Amino acid sequence: MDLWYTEKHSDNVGITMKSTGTLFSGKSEFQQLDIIDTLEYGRMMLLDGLVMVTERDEFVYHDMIVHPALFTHPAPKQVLVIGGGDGGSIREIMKHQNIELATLCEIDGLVIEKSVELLPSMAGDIDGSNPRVKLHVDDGLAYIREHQNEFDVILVDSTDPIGPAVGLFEEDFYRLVFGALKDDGIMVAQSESPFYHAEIQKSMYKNLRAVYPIVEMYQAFIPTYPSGFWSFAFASKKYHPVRDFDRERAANRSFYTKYYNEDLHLGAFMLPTFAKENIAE
Ligand code: AG3
Repeated sequence: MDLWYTEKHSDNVGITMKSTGTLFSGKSEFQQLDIIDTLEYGRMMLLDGLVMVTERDEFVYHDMIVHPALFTHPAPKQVLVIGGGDGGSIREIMKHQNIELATLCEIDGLVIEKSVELLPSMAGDIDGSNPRVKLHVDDGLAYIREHQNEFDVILVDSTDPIGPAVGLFEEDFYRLVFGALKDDGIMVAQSESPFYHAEIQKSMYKNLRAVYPIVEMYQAFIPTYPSGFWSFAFASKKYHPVRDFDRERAANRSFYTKYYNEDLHLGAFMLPTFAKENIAE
């Protein structure tokens, strides 16, 4: 018997992968969670039927949500991740020895629990054993309201703006994040596909610009996400990701990164015309 999983990217297009079976399937208070095995991409986590991570290509997303901000900020020490219950972002943050504490605030405890159990290559730092990692199972909005002026970098590692993540694309939320950052803080949020999600990007970047003096989009190639062409929003109080980038510091990093490097840091901020148009002021 052949088993295939399809995530639809539009009414008429999708990505389909051959699967060897389901490792977990269940419903939490917030969403449907499935972890399945695929032949081409290894284990894959789905939330409400949408691909969140696969073992084979998660390095792209996690390198790119973490390293551009941590190599732009000159001395980041306190980092908060909102969402990111698979642990991939925390794993990359931990490679930076200057980080004193990374806090994970994930709304859905089941995502953390099942990632620790079934996605060990991502979740190794969120099993409670790492003293530089603090875990909170809580709504990101509620958490940052109580933690103002505390973080150097905040990463919004969310799903698409449907279900529990809707509020994470709104101006009120970006204002709260602004307040939770120190005076020279940086926020990065995954910002969907320039190819398929022009409307989402339009409102998201408008909302960000209402709050932050510096807002830039950068791109990454993520094969299992809609169109494979994905993006991140870089919103900052003081540091510009290209003009204030210390190339030497990034080049001399003490750890391996399979996607990120000092050339790509700059290249990722160069956008095709249609993507620029999505976020034009
Ligand atoms: N964040 C998911 C990005 C959205 C993917 N969208 C989709 N497949 N339609 C991933 C979290 C990884 N830590």
